[in-house]
Amino acid sequence: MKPITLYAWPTPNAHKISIYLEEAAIPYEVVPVDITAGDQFKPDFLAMNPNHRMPVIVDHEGDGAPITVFESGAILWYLAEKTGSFWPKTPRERALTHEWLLWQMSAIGPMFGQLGHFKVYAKEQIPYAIERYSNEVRRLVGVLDKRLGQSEFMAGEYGLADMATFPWVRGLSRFGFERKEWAAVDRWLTAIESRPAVERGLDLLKDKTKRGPMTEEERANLFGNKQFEKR
Ligand SMILES: N[C@@H](CCC(=O)N[C@@H](CS)C(=O)NCC(=O)O)C(=O)O
Repeated sequence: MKPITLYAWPTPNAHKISIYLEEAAIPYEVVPVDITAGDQFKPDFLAMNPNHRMPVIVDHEGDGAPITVFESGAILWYLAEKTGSFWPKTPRERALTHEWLLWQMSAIGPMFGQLGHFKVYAKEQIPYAIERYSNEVRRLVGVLDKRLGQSEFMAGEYGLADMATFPWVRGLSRFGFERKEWAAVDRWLTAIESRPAVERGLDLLKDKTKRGPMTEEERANLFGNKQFEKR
């Protein structure tokens, strides 16, 4: 198989894909997209994803011509369907995987993202927003905990839903939560953290992880006027 090109920056949404590629032993090369510097607004990138978000993949084999996919859930789905790796065999199992994968995409990702924004990045601390998204994250982790109390992994066997959800939920302490509060989630995080492929996936562009306060330019690229220019 020709290597997949993964356009990425070291954040939870990209870790989903690097973890999957490592787990499935699919060859890949990484092209950094520095979203703090505005790489996502360059015409070549916008041609792959008009929503200017990474991750994006290019499957150079495709269907004879290259296939580009954006949205992390769609990427996982595409790769699993193409390779058969972590692609459940029966309609019942696939429905379960899709339910929990799309739950991650529509709930965990956006709500953790908003909480991170208002708690960590916003210049102004707005109690209503922090309370609203903290409550929502707490509620969602409770739903996950209940599910993991009934099932070893989210959709039965370890798979796409776990790989998509783990990169967000492992950061609970960053959002002011103590993971021990949820026994089944804690058990599940420990099991996934110990997988060598997951460790490798989390190494994605590790040297580029930024620490410390954001510059005004980085803020404009991620949250300010650069986001809202007409393109
Ligand atoms: N729903 C998208 C979200 C991707 C996303 O939010 N990516 C962020 C970083 S985590 C990004 O590329 N931001 C660039 C921008 O906001 O312009 C997915 O799951 O792929």
